[in-house]
Amino acid sequence: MKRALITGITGQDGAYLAELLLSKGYEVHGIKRRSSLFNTDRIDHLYQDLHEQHVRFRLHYGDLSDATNLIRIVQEVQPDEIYNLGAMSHVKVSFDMPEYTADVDGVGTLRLLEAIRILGLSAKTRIYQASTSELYGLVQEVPQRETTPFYPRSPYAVAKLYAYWITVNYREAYGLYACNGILFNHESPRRGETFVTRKITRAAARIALGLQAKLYLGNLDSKRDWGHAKDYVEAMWRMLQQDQPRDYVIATGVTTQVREFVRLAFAELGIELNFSGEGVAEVGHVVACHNPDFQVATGKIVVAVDPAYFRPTEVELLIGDPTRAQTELDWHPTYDLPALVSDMVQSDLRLFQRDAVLVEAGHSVLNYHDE
Ligand code: NDP
Ligand code: GDR
Repeated sequence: MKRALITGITGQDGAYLAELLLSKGYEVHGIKRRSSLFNTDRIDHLYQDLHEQHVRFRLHYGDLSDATNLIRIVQEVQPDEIYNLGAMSHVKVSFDMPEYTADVDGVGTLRLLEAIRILGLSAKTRIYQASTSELYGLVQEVPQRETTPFYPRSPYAVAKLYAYWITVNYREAYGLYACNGILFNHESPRRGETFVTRKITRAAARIALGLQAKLYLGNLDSKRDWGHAKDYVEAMWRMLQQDQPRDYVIATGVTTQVREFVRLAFAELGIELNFSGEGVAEVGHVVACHNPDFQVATGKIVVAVDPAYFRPTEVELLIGDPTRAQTELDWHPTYDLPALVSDMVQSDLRLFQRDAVLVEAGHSVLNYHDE
């Protein structure tokens, strides 16, 4: 039985990857951070009673900022494969916490590589590093592929640049089986609530149900190559099953503006939107509501721009070329953008239908923090 260790197991990708590896018969170990509240929502369904025999899913307390803790966990687990998914992963927040982001996203990767080396596991343990399309930043070439020069545009991307190169260096210097997956944006119903797609799908559902009046967003012009996280964790696993380690771009090859994602999300609920105005004065208003279940007035402004969500430096255009992954890993995405949007919107609609029932019965529901 193969043994895997996943950092960031409580995140979107960690949860899908843990499911995938368990379905393949792996013993799965994950690192979770201590928190004052439960932080394992995304993986609670995988929990196995530790008192039972043959438990294949275990969590360890740890943090990428803590080298001794990482060494102890790697020593205990003796993993065949490590997936380093843990990170302060929010680009905008990285401008507020640049030093922490460098420590966890950059040096954290080094700590894990060093743990493998110090413990003499270089020949046994394969490692996947969660690299990112944010490395491409300011457009140098379109579409972006493995050979496209990097030009990071945020503290997050600069930290991930260090992690990318230290992974390459350990592969070359110590013969480690180490791969960078340069993944373009991937989303799902489990996506963190403050990333733009999930913020949109949650708001669309809540506006349709009368639970929220308006959605405030930042830059509506930027373009992203959005895929489904379920497809992308399959690529991570495939990267670690090859004869030779290599770095791969994982993307759909299709790019879409944020504005268009908004339109598609509302359309999934039968609400037709139009955008007018420019810059911070741009708004999205309802042209028609075709769904008799929802009462959203024609002409109502449901989307507005708030410059608070703009970034000091923006990544305007990402579109990936996944040819290498297609040919060498036989990896092909199964979700296109409409299928992704539908999955996310329908899931959020089910989620907030419960809130709508409570409101109708006179109860109050959570007000969400500014996202
Ligand atoms: P999430 O933000 O959903 O999950 C991040 C995970 O990292 C969480 O489990 C989080 O724990 C954990 N984490 C945060 N800080 C630390 C720390 N100091 N020590 C240990 N763990 C920590 O991210 P995704 O699942 O979306 O992404 C997974 C990885 O892939 C990240 O490294 C991200 O940067 C990268 N990536 C993501 C892409 C995407 O589009 N999703 C694209 C390309 C790369 P907690 O739950 O406690 O916060
Ligand atoms: P990104 O994802 O920065 O690409 O990083 P995010 O969803 O945060 O932003 C995508 C684009 O949407 C614009 N935008 C907004 N973004 C957020 N979060 N909130 C808003 O209100 C909003 N309005 C417009 C952004 O400016 C940006 O252009 C994600 C993360 O998962 C990283 O960890 C990962 O490495 C990259 O994807 C690939």
